[in-house]
Amino acid sequence: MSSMDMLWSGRSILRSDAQDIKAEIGGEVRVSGMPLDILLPFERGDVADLVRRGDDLIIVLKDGRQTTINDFYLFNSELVLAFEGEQTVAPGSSAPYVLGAGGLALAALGVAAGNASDDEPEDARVVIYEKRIGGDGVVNASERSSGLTVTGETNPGATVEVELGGVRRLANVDQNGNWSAEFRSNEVPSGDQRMQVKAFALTKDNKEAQAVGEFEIDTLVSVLDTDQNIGGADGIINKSEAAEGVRLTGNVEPGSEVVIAISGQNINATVDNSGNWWVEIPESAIPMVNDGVVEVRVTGTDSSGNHRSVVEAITVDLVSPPVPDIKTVLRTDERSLEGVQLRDDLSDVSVDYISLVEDAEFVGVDYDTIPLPNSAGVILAFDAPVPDGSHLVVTASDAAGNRSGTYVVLSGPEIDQASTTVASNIGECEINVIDLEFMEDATLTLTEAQIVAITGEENTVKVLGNSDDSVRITGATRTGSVTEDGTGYSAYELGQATILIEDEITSVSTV
Ligand SMILES: [Ca+2]
Ligand SMILES: [Ca+2]
Ligand SMILES: [Ca+2]
Ligand SMILES: [Ca+2]
Repeated sequence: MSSMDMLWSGRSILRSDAQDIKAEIGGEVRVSGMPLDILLPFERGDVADLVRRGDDLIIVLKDGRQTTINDFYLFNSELVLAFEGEQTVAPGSSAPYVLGAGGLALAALGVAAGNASDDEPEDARVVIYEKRIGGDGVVNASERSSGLTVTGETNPGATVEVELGGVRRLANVDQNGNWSAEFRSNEVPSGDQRMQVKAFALTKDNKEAQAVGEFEIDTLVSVLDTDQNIGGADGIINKSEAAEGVRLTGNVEPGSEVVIAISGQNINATVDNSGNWWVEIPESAIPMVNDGVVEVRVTGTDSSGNHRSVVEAITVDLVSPPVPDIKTVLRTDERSLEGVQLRDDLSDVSVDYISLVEDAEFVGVDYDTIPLPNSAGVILAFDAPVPDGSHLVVTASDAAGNRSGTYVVLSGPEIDQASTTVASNIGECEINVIDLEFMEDATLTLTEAQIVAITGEENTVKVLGNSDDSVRITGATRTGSVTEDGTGYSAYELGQATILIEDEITSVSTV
């Protein structure tokens, strides 16, 4: 029986500060948590060799199989191998079968196997706990900013000097040989690089040992940018673009997370393996700004925990221009339409007519603008008369492409006043108002489909008129009253449409 067999008899127990440690042959053991005894699935007699690889201990069995105990050497004062039926070994004990001290598992075992006495001089040894530098072997910007502590273990009574980035420092060594050396922030390089740290030990009987450790410095998010294609060709996010959701994209250091902040709301971006990121900003997160700048802060956090932010200024206009308020419709002696008078001088107005005599054609109208004195508004004088029997659509636009339209219902020779309706094939006019004021005794019939077709996102339309006018909205439900700009309206819901009918119109039928 060899000396190793004598030492390794009975079942093996790994005593560690591990909470949830499982050992199986061919498997791996990771060490963390509270002290716990774990039975190792082999006996002393099965063990051929103990090998250190980095901070891991590899137990090689005689049949060639192995068990790896990860980070064993990081816990070497709290971690022992013990064996059933033998004296319990306290953590930190220097009993011969304590493994892990100074990376000398084999040597310790060898000493034990040779029945060495405690008087015999120890070999010089020094270990660097490289995976504890920066907490996890990676030093990020905030860890660097408070300076670095490098720790390790050596022979009790030894002195240790530690060299890092050209700075050599004497370590504090306690009575058990645990040492630590402090480096100030400005002594630690920044950026993204692998670093070496060296430890030089001199024992009390003048024996030397040295060790080299490696760790990583990563103090920055190396890439963070956003693509500049927000808000379409004009670079302004208008109402319809916001309604579709605004997509922000860019690049970040691979492995990072990206969060964007807009008007107090944080939204997580999706990041792919190459560092492409993208996020949809919902309409609800975009503030109601009328042609103004909104700041979006994009923050990337890399796998080392570093942060980096960029602020993008996006231009937003979610406020439509005022709805054209029609004061008069001007006719020629032959009753053709020759212009309209608006109460306000709006900057960007287009006029179209819908010929109901022909086949509901939608035709643009050229006009000259004649400003009126005393803030009386403006006349849009048509270049060519528009045929009697047409409806008019007057639309105001802003620079971002938001529109507000008034649909002017007009009488004509071919129009049956009792069954007036609106043309719904007029494209994206965004009608806000249907104006019956220029028609006598109109009975306007509206359907949900018509309203949805001619209005913007909100599917809401106001109907203006007089006491001689009637509105038929079959299936609608009255939901209450609203007052806007001093005018009272009755509110109705019709499916997804909302109709606000001016209080002057008293005849409303929902059947
Ligand atoms: Ca770290
Ligand atoms: Ca980084
Ligand atoms: Ca746009
Ligand atoms: Ca606007």
